Amino acid sequence: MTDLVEITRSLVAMDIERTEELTRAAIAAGIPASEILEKGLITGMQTVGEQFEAGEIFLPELLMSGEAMKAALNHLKPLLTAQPGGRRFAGKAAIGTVQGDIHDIGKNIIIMMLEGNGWEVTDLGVDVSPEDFCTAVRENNFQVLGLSALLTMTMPNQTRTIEALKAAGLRDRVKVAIGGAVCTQAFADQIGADCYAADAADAARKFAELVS
Ligand code: B12
Repeated sequence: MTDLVEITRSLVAMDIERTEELTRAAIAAGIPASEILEKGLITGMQTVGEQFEAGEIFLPELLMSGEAMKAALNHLKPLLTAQPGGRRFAGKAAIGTVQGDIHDIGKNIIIMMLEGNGWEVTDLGVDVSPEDFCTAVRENNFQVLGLSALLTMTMPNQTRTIEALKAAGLRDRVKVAIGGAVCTQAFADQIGADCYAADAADAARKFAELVS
């Protein structure tokens, strides 16, 4: 039986191969993908973040753990995006990480979870400028636009993106959702976002509410 604590440990130890191997074993053992993700991998990333903050590890280590997480996610993706009971269309969304920010693991998980809930999601990538968000909204009929920010320094670019949508006359065309470790509901209210979600399950629920 695969121990999810072992997955957490291998991620913290930056062991890409072992993290992948243990993730595959956990899937084979029938552990739900969401549990492997939350209890194994995300717990590991939190620990890595704390170690980085405490000055115990540095950027290269952060990068390696990020790669281990991404490798494991490749195995979970088919399970997270699978739609039990057949395909049902929930809506169209686009998600990007705001300008100046290259963190994309959380964004990618949100996309997988939404796809698993019937959303057609366009991945706008990382370091997306307010102008590029506007172009994407102008050229498509997305119902929800997601803005991810992981740095205190890049949160103002969530605000700028909403301001740019207003200035371009596009704000009424799309609901805006924000997220990322540094964001809060209070910040979402302050900048006039339509929704804040703390994690992927929360996002799936709240995106559905936005279009209901
Ligand atoms: C991995 C990582 C990196 C990797 C990123 C790899 C990648 N491809 O993403 C690398 C090494 C590149 C990196 C770089 C940096 N990082 Co970094 N990083 C992290 C770390 C350890 C984990 C982030 C992560 O993937 N978490 C796991 C995912 C699943 O969680 P999540 O991203 O929060 O996403 C979830 C929710 O927030 C939400 N969500 C996320 N996005 C969205 C969007 C929407 C629309 C919604 C609804 C929800 C939602 O749902 C997700 C799923 O549950 C965090 C620590 C932490 N605790 O967050 C630091 C952290 C974010 N990094 C930090 C820093 C300082 C940096 C650097 C500035 C370091 C440096 N000196 O250069 C650079 C900045 C680079 C840049 N310009 O962006 C700080 C930020 C501090 C702050 N408050 O500003 C943190 C918090 C570490 C710390 N404790 O000091 N980092």
